[in-house]
Amino acid sequence: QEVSGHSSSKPKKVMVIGGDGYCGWATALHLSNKGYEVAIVDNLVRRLFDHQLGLDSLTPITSIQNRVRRWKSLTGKTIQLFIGDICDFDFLSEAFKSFEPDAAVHFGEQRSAPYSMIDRSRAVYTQHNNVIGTLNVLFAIKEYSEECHLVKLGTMGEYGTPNIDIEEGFITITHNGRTDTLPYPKQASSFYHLSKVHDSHNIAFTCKAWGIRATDLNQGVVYGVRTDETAMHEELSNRFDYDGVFGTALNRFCVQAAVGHPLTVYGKGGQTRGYLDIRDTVQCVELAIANPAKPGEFRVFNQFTEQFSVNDLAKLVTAAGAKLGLDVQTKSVPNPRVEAEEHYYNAKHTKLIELGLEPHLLSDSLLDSLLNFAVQYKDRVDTAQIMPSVSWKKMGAKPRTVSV
Ligand code: NAD
Ligand code: USQ
Repeated sequence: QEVSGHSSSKPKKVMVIGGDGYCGWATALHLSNKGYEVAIVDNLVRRLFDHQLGLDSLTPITSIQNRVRRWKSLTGKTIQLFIGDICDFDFLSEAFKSFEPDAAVHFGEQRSAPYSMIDRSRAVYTQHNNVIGTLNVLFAIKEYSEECHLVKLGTMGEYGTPNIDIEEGFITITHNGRTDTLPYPKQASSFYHLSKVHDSHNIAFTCKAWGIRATDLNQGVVYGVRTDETAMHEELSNRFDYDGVFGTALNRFCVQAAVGHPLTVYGKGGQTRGYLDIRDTVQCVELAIANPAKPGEFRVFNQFTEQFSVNDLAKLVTAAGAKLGLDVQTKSVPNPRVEAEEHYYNAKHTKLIELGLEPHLLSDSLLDSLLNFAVQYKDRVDTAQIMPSVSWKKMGAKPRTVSV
């Protein structure tokens, strides 16, 4: 594959930070399959959150060591493992010096908005983990791998829901007769989403100040579970979150439909977001790596393929469920979040398409297979985890413990 970017040679070694997680595991396998040399960096903290909150993935997932061993036995390909915390700069430095990545894909953050809104300590943890982790990655690139291209997972939620079209990272504004192209205004609506805004600013600054090359992928909500590689063996299975803290909208609705739980539309259900299939997450990251940013360039791509409101998703899942003989009901749940429930939403997403993204749009057949997947594992569902338990307004400084 030809690189149309600006680097002198094709990137070969990719460090996948957060490679034990939902997006990271699928991406690590995909890149390994495509011939990249891959190293996973992860401190497995996500598995710890599950234990602490009493949650579990719908799909059983084996240890990262077993996952990587299974991949090697099936394909002959090695994925290196660096188990540690990227907030620990000594650890991260050793990983960079030993692996010498051409690209670092950074998925390694606390990524749940509700988790960040549980209490003060989780809010502080989220911003510390995410902002300091990313700062450390920037310092590691500057110190040890100046040419390394940072591919950072941001989020569409950085932009919020403005009453004008959302551009890809930047907007040209004429003010008092003068014109400039400026970062698109950010209006995030959780301490988690805000951590991504802070990351974007730090990354943009270091591109300017140090000449770092970076791509900020403002990803929408991901759905789906199988990718070509994770479907190869049950020990390669990806995680699938359906609980009220880590589960995301469409994945949650499929599991709810499978177990006969009413679909949990929060408030009026007009909340509209960009969505994409996990098979497109891995494709987008591969495209960003194969077409690197120039030294000093801070690129922003909006990474989603279609927009849906929560009500749209509920209707689609209800119709798909009916075809499988499931009687799917919807229940409006008082919205635990503070967000607009009826709003304008029109976000640009052309840059990844221009690089060659061929989207897997949400089709009846994909919904059928996701629903069938959820039905297959429905005995593992803990229905007590389905309703939302975190309130944006009620959070406070007092530590919230999990009651049994
Ligand atoms: P995930 O929780 O499944 O995976 C994140 C991984 O990062 C976990 O394995 C965790 O152990 C690791 N991690 C966290 N902090 C770390 C640290 N300090 N050091 C080392 N490892 C650490 O999350 P995901 O759904 O795969 O999301 C990955 C990235 O994509 C996140 O940055 C998230 O914000 C972004 N994103 C996700 C979605 C989505 O719908 N899942 C949508 C948009 C953006
Ligand atoms: N929602 C419901 N019912 C549910 C779950 C969610 O109505 O049962 C609503 C939420 O209120 C929200 C929308 O659906 O308006 C999306 O919520 P979500 O939980 O699916 O997604 P979100 O909290 O935004 O976070 C997820 C990922 C996060 C990523 C983000 C992309 O967890 O890591 O950054 O999607 S985006 O939404 O584009 O910012």
